[in-house]
Amino acid sequence: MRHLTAALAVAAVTLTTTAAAWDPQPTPPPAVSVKVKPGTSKGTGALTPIAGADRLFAPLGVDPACPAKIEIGMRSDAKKPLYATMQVELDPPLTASRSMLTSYLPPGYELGAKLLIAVPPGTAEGEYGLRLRTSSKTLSVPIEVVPVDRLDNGGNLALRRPVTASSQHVNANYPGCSIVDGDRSSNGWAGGNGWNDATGRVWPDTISVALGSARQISRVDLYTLDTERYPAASVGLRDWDVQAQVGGQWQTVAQVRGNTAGTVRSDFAPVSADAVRIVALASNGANDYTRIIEVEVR
Ligand SMILES: [Ca+2]
Repeated sequence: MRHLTAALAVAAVTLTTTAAAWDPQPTPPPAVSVKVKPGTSKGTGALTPIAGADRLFAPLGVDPACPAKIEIGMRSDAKKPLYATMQVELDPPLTASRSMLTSYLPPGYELGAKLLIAVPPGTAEGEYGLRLRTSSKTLSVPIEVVPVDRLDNGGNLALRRPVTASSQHVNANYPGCSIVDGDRSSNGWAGGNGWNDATGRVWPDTISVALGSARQISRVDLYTLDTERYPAASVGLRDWDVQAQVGGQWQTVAQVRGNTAGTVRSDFAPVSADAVRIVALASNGANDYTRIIEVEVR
C-alpha cells in the first residue's frame, strides 16, 4: 500500500511538471528591463536623454493596473565606457515606475527602458512635466492628463475604456484593462500588456469593453498572443464570438473559428452599441487559456 501511495505521488508530480513545461506563462520580467543598442560615438562626451515621444497623453480615471507608458533612455557620446546615470523627475501627483536609469554604457551605445506613469485619482486635468536629466543635458516631455473622452483615440472607440473580464490569471501581470491600453505588441506578455484568464480548459471566457455611450460600430480587431516563442498557432485564441450590446441585449455580430493568426479583423453590419464583448470559446494552446493583447473597436 505504501508503495502504491508513493507511485501515485510520483505520478502526480510528473503530471504537474509536464503541465508546467507546457504553460506559456513565463515568470514576470524583471521590473528593470533595459535594452541596449550599439552605435558610433560622436566623441563629444555628451550623455543625451532620449524619449520615445515628444508628448504623452495620460488618461484620467483608468484602471491603475494599466498606467500610461513611454520609452525613455540615453545615448553616450563619450570616448570611453562609463556608468551612465539619468534622473527621472515627474511633477506630482503623477508617479513614475523609476526615478533613475543607470547602466554601464560603452561609447556610442544607447539604452532604453519603459517608464510607467500613474495618474492617481483626483489628479487635475492639465499639463505636467517629465524631465530626464543627465550630467550634461535635460530633456523635457510634457504629459497631458486628460479625461478619456478627450483622448485622441485614432478612431479606436475602445481605447482606455472600462473593461470587465470573467477572470484574471494571478501568476503574473495580466490585467483586463491591458486589452485597451493602445499597445498591440505581444512583447510585454506577463508584464501587463495582455489579458490571460484564470480558468484553464474551461469555456467560455468573456471580456467586455464599455464604450461610454451608444456608438455606431462595424469592426472589431482582436490581437491575440503571438511571438516567436509563443506563436498564435500554438497559444493564441482559436474560436470566439464578437458581441455588441444593443439596447441592453448582447448580439453576436461576428464569429471567428479555427484562427491561427496573431491579428483578426471582424467586419459586420453597423450597429449602435454601448459595449463590445469577446466570448472566447477555444484557444490553440495545450493549456487552453484565453490570451488577448488588444481589442480595437471602430
Ligand atoms: Ca495591450
